[in-house]
Amino acid sequence: MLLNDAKIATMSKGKPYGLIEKGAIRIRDGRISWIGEARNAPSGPRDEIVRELEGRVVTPALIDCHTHIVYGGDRAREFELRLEGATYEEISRAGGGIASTVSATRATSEQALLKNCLPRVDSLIAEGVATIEIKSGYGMDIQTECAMLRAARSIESHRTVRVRTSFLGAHAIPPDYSGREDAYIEKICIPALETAHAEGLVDAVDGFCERIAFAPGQIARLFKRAGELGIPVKLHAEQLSNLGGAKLAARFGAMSADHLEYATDEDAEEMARAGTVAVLLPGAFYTLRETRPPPVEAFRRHGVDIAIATDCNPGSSPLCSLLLAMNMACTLFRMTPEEALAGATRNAARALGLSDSGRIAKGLRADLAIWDIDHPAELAYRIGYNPICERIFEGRCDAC
Ligand code: DI6
Ligand code: FE
Repeated sequence: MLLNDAKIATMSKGKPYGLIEKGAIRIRDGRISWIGEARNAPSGPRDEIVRELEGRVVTPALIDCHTHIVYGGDRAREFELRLEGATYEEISRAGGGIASTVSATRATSEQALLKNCLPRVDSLIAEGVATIEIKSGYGMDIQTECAMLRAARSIESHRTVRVRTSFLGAHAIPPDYSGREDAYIEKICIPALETAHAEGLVDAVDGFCERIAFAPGQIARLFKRAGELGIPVKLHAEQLSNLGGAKLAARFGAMSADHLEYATDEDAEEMARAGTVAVLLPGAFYTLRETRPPPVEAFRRHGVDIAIATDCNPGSSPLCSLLLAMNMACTLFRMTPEEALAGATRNAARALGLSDSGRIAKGLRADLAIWDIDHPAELAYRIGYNPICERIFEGRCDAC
């Protein structure tokens, strides 16, 4: 198939958006076999399907690189409590927050976990998302952690989307282990990781390094085991306070450190050295009415790649729109529309260790989004508007 007469945001580095004003893309066997100026396109086979895009914008399909989209129940009541003045930390300490989703998730069957998340997944797919990272972390026992990961993986049998799973057993302290965090890591979290890994369910290991969750030493213990198993790591770090999570992530060569509102210039420096991507989550910042934005300028200065994701979860970020996350990244964090798009494509791929996606280049997967807009900056500009024309997943259009 040849996509002809397109404005292509290749997202390759060098010029803004890696833009080709009047370009063409040839797709063969699910991959990009040629990309360049339309006038230079070599002629293809006689029976080749040629699609005239009439100047529409083509970008890499979007990648949501940080979600907790699989869970039981909801937290609308907690939303009300927060509006009445309770803070996220207070609710968490009173046994609400993540712990309440754990109870609800344990009480939900694997089939129902899948069924409940599909409308949220559909909302992302409708915006041109082709890859979604999904974390466990609402089970916190071996059985439910594995059920969450299996439900996440099974999305691929029900929707044309690629799923990457992260084991987040170190997400919160279950009530029966309160005050015994080390024991939880040794007796539940690491055995759960080993079981999930033996079942082939884990692409990465994640943790929540925070006062209301786990200390750096406990996360280090988990990361060490992940390293022995050959699994890459990432970390929720410096979301509500600075505990040294970003430096710890860098020390373990993490693919990403996520949230980072309280990260410092020094953290950015360490992350740059390690090649750790900064994943920013403006949906959580907005929902929790945070006032301290992450140090975007330090990330730029030190050359840390920045990704943007929804953090879709029932508590701190009930957000099912990556386009809105991009808009928020610009308005709340002062990122540019180009940085926001790179954050949902090229850098999101890096945060997941995917070298075959997130850009439009020869040999990469043909996961593309075609948009009814004149310029790629429009993607982050409008609020509550979805200009998708079509999504192409591994060379196949959703509509044809
Ligand atoms: N940070 C977050 O923003 C989510 N998890 C985490 O470690 C919140 C999850 C939740 O509130 O249910
Ligand atoms: Fe998160």
